[in-house]
Amino acid sequence: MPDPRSEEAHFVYDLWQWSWLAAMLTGILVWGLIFYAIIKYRRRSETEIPVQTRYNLPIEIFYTIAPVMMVIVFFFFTVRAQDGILHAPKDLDKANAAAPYNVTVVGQQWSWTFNYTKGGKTVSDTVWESGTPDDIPTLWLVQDQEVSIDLYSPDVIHSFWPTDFLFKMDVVPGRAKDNHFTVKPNKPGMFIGRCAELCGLYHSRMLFNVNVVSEAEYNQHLEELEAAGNVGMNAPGPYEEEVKGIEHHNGDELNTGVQE
Ligand SMILES: [Cu+2]
Repeated sequence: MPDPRSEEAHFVYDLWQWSWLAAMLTGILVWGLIFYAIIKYRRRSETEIPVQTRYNLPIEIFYTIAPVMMVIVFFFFTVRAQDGILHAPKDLDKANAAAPYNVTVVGQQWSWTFNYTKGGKTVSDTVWESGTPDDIPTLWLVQDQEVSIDLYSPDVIHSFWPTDFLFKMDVVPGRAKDNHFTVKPNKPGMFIGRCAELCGLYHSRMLFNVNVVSEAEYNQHLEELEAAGNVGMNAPGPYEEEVKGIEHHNGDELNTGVQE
């Protein structure tokens, strides 16, 4: 299990550990009963076979209800963890307004573009950085600050997975308004991320790094992007239509090229 590096990661971490514990205890009980029955009720003589029990209604009801109860308990804790992770407002604009930082992540075949839209105090406009399969991009985030991450794809389904947040979310074409989440990184340093959805030929090279830094370092990085001329929202295809909820027609051409 990677080191959990966000405030929300413990939901998954706890769910994972307690689920394993519950599964192990269930396993020990079931294996125990199996071996007990094998030994206690084994055939003891050549002439007599042990009592054959079948159609025992109480037992059958029990072993139907018990697994259903277990599934209900797992379901309850899974939903609780999910609600904890997806705590941001469902509405995209409200979620972005609620968090001090906002990054629009573009997953395109086969790399990532990061648009820093509420980019700290020293950069006035959106700035961006982009990668290629050969040149892995880095997503910069501020430690102990909530960031609203919006996911947009101009081509096929990708999946945004910063591994140490113990969380991933699909990047689905046409769903830029729906697929977003808020996360608070709580440990400084670099870790890796990847695309977790088979998205074509170079899917395996669709990697990125996450660099969690102080506010000052973050601002400095954004100023460097601004100085390099990476200004504006770099999101090819029908991005505007999607976030504004304008219906897209089948005949429309998709521009899937990455803007330079
Ligand atoms: Cu991908």
